[in-house]
Amino acid sequence: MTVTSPDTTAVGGRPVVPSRGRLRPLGQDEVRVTGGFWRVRQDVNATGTIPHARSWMDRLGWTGAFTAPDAASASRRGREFTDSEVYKLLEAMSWEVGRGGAAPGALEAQIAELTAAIAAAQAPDGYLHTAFGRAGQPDRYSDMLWGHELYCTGHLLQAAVARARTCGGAEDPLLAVARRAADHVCEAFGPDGVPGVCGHPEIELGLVELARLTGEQRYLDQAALFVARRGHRTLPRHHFGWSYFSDETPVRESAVLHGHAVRALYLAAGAVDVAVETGDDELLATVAAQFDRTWARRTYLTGGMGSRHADEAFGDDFVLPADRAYSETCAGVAAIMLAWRLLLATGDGRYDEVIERILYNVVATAIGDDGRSFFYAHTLHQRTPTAALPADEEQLGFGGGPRAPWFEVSCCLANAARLLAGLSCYLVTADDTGLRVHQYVDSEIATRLADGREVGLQVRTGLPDHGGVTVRVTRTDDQPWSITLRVPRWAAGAELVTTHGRRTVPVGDIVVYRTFAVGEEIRLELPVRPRFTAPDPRIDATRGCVAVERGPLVYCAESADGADLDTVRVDASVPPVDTNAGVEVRARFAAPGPDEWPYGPPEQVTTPTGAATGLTLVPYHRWARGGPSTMRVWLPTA
Ligand code: FUB
Ligand code: ZN
Repeated sequence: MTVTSPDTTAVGGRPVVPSRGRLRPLGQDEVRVTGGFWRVRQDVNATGTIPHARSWMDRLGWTGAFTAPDAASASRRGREFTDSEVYKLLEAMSWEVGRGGAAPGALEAQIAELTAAIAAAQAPDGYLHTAFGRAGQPDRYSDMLWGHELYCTGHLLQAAVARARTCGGAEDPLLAVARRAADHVCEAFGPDGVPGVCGHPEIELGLVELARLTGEQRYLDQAALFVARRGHRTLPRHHFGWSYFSDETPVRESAVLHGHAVRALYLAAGAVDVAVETGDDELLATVAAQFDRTWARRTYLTGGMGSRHADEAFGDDFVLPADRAYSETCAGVAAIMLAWRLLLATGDGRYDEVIERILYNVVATAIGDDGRSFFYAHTLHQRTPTAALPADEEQLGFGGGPRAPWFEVSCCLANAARLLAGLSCYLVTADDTGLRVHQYVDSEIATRLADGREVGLQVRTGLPDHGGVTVRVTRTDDQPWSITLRVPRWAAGAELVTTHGRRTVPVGDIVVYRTFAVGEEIRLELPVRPRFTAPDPRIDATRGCVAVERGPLVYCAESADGADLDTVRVDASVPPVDTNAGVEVRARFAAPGPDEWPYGPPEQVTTPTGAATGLTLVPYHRWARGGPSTMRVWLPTA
């Protein structure tokens, strides 16, 4: 196994730079989001979420744990993984600098300040964690199950890679910290070290990307070792079972993702990285098959993953109850990370749709309009409106109802922040003959093709509300090249309009290959109409229900006055229609069952009463923005 091309000189941010694969990812220096749905969210991320997260982390002592490590050791506050939140925030700030967003100078100052604090907290041998190893603290690596030490290091390495790829080519001190930490991990857990793994995967991702950045072979070897060690039950027994920790079955022998969703997804993403860099196509195919099965059997309509609250875990196949959807934001971010790696490796456009679904229905749902309130879990059915939350109070649980300003476990905020700041990296790739546009976002693209020719595109779209997509050539030469667009499965009947005319195009990839002229436009007209969606009958929890989707968006019924949506019955023989307020379906409301016992003769408990009425649905990502409400995505038809 070899890392062939150290990337130390690379500027222009990319979170993932595989040395091989079907597609080359374009980075922040090549793709800029210029407007529309996602630009609004990027700007709110910059002006709202990032400063909000910084101020909470200061206030709760999470950043302070680095600033005064010895003084803080005895009185350190927060869970054992709070270091990782500071690293994720640093990663978000780094992508934000790369994006050229709000106040890069102020961000640079914060990055420098946090980096200095982190560097000062690092032990001479490279070990770095604020909860272990100092006077009054447990010994290093004394709690591999819950300690999160390697998990935190993984996030440190990802932050350092982001910084190195966005700081203009200078040798950044955070990279030096990361290298020392990675060297220490290789010493401590290498072939002659402790043969263990961390209870929470993540180090694997960080090590491979650091190997890609630096060309350091042993980081890749160590990541491969961690992946190979997984599933051999080296972690202690726990009542959650080894599955929760991704330590029950070796990666190569698992058929589907299982256990704690975020752990499983990070590990799978790290395994893809290892597979790509080591030429292990069997491992790559195994993880791809795991993901495909997980998508087919263990994923909510929104793209959310995890249906078990108790252990934040995947349920068994088809166990996807709407009102118990856990669907953590972090699982959404992690699934995008995995799908992106699989897309780059395989070129399979199905992963575009995975990313699109999760972006619009998990990530966009997670964050309040001001960027300062958040969902941690994403239920698909809120039966009772929860009380409004104080804007200044940390939540101890996982919420439900209104978005919360902060959580004791605030993993999701900074995760969403780093994804949004670096979003332009997930939109466009280059293949052997040209460019592929994977997500339609208002953007400007300027890059070189595989043969070095300079090309440019401008993308304009009305998505997600309207389905027009215009791709304009802004730079080209007199040689042919290809522009590959995607017709999503929700856009059957799409039309392609070029200088050669208009034609209906099938779902899937559309390749336009020719000599383009500057100013030439390719227009894709994607039908965005409301449609009913039915669940696989094996999903017992939603059998007999329909949901409404429109373009890439899942819709929901919402009642701000707490009206009982639990007895709604939708007439699925009447197609949903667009209205000014959203999408309308025909519905009636059934009488509730008898008070003393919730079961009775079928004619009594299932017969709808009352006149049919119009029920307005709104995009799921908008729910609870006006305050507490009831909500449901799946609507019974009987
Ligand atoms: O354990 C660290 C993070 O906290 C996990 O990834 C999340 O699921 C939450 O439990
Ligand atoms: Zn989370």
